[in-house]
Amino acid sequence: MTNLQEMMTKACKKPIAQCTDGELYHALLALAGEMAKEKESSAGKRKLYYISAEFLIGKLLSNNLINLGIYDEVKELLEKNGKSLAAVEETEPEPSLGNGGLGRLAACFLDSIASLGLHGDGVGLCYHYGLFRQVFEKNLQQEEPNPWIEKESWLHKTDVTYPVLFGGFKLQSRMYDIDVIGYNNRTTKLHLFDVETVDESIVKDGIDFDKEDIKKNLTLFLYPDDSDDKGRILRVYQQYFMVSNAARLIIDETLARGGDLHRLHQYAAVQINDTHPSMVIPELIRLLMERGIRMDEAISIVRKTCAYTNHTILAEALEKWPVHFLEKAVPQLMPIFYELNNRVAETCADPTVAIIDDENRVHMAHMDIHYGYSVNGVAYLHTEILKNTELHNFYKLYPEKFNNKTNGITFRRWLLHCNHELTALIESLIGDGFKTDAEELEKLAAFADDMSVQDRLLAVKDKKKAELKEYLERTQGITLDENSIYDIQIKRLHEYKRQQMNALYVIHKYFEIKAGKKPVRPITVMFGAKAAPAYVIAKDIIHLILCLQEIIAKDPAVAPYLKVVMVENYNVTLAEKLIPAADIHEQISLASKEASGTSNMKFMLNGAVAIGTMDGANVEMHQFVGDDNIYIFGESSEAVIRHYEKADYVSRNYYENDADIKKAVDFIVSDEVMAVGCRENLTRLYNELLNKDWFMTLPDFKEYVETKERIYADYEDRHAWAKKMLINISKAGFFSSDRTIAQYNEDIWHL
Ligand code: 26Q
Repeated sequence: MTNLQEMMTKACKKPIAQCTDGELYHALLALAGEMAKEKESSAGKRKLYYISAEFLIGKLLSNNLINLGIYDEVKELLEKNGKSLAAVEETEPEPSLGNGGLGRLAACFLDSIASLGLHGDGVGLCYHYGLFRQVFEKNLQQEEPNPWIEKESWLHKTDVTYPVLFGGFKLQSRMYDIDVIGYNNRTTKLHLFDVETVDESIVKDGIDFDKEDIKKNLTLFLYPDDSDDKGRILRVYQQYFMVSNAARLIIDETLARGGDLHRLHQYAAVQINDTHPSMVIPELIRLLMERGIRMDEAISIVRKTCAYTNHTILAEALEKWPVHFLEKAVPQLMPIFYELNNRVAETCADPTVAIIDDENRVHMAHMDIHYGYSVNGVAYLHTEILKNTELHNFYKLYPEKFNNKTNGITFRRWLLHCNHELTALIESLIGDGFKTDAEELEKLAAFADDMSVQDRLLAVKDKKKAELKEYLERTQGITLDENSIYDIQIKRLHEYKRQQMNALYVIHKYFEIKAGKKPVRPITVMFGAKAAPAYVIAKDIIHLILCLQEIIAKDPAVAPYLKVVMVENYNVTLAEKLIPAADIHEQISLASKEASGTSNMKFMLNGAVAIGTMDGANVEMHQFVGDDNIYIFGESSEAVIRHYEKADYVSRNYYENDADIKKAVDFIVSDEVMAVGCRENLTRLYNELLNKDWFMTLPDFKEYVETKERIYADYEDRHAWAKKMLINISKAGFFSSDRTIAQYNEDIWHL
């Protein structure tokens, strides 16, 4: 303690009691940085480079203190001086370097790589504003820049810089590092590349900026996951900038370690996180050739170095770049793209596996599969669908390349950091082995019928619900009823995730309550979701939810029983507050569409019970916990895939034949909603549901309603419910990213 006290006082340059929260934050930042230095990175011959356009790392202070093993000590020291670590933490800005699941997964993976002591770093981009900040105005989403870089931050400027050549101009890069501090172990690094010519002043009017001025805009923003065409070429510039720097770093580090580029694959493993870093393949080939290696050999080396992870089966999300984009941005890669394409065409006439299609578009995933040595999906069902449907023709060509790596989450952030109370309860029951071996949570099953344990678990949940209430009240002016059921859906807004189905349920419940059928216990339906700025229907769904929030709050006959809450600017920090407080979580994507989902795992670990479809990792969760501890409904992925094949789904039939559905859908364009909303948006959403409903909300609606009624009723048997919570926690061990990373290493990386 004295040691820590001395270090702190030195870092603060004055007594702790006299420091502001901001000053304490900066002192702790420096302290953690010093301590991280002492934990040298692990060395081994083969090094992993996890390249990703997104690393949604969240705030780092508390997590780093926990992983350094000094959290409790720091907390106590601050308290002794009249300060609160929680207040200090609130001054830390959250880096928003990701859209959602894919970016957060990359962050969890870095934590596990460091904690397992594996030799590997992350490589990405240093976006100055990250993803936009969401604000609500007149029940609509608006976007604002989201600056997060302060003068002193977790970023360390390095001496590493590279010239990056684009068609017609050159930019000089600079590498910034963030230490990734593993649990009780060593650190690795997150390398984020930036360019010094970026000019934040070109951002005008929300998040608008000159898309043509690459020098000034390259690393300003992270692209939202569903973008308009305007500025799409900028994404190509970003991607090439990322991978060109990564490729050089890989080559330089390999040479510095005395490695031989002819055997690069023995020194480096490159994991391509979705297709965003795919150009690392041609870029590595190009750089090897520049260093005197013949093309045949360069291709064969790269093929033994690169592995690809697929995160989606939505065709529209698979990147295909028009040749003319690439010719303009990265002309030096074109001969390689053509050569890679020709080699495939020579051995395989099937146009569905071509790299360049007949519309002159380059299919990034196709290149990854042909020229990488591993292709993995991110949950059992997802990988099966890739093999049997989406990528079937590739699977026939290369069955040995395909493998599954079910996603995972880091328990340090998603239990130890965000839920101290639950962590302490678990520790008091089964010891602290679960902190490094998540499978030990299984030991909790022995307490499933222990009423006193059940009561303690319920008390923890109540405490976290009260904390969330306090937090939302203070930060967003939202008032919650902590005695209500917290039913939470938090994820990017996308039609396939079906927030609109949850909204239709809210409308249905609203009618029931108005008709005198009151729930036994009040229900709070919470949402958190950003919509890509150009994704019109997604924004319309947000609009509807915000309108419902207003209408219901203002209706004295309904408000005591039902509340809708849409939190503003949902991010990692909010997730850390919402997840521990949840009673029920919504995992209701249209079966076959959600590759995995990872919030499902976080909720499970925090003792919430899922209502969900047989999709993504829900399938595995269901297998672990059994029918009694998860509420499954909806059409199967096979049935859904068949509907798409036959094109036989007609939403209007459901609307016309089910009075409940009709009533709920009609409400969207009712006078009541129009009074608080925009006619254009609401009508568009109404028409979409009625005439298209591409993600089949209406067929699952009836069963969804029935299942919701069942889950709410079951909630009332508090001990039986606590048992469900306990079983969920006890079976969550499999979903630790330590397990996922160990499997990547075992099957793919061989570090
Ligand atoms: C592509 C082209 C142009 C602009 C943006 C993009 C883009 C950006 C982000 C496309 C996709 C993303 C993000 C995808 C994503 O987050 N996928 C999620 O990955 C999680 C981790 O594997 C899964 O759990 C989720 O199921 C999956 O939706």
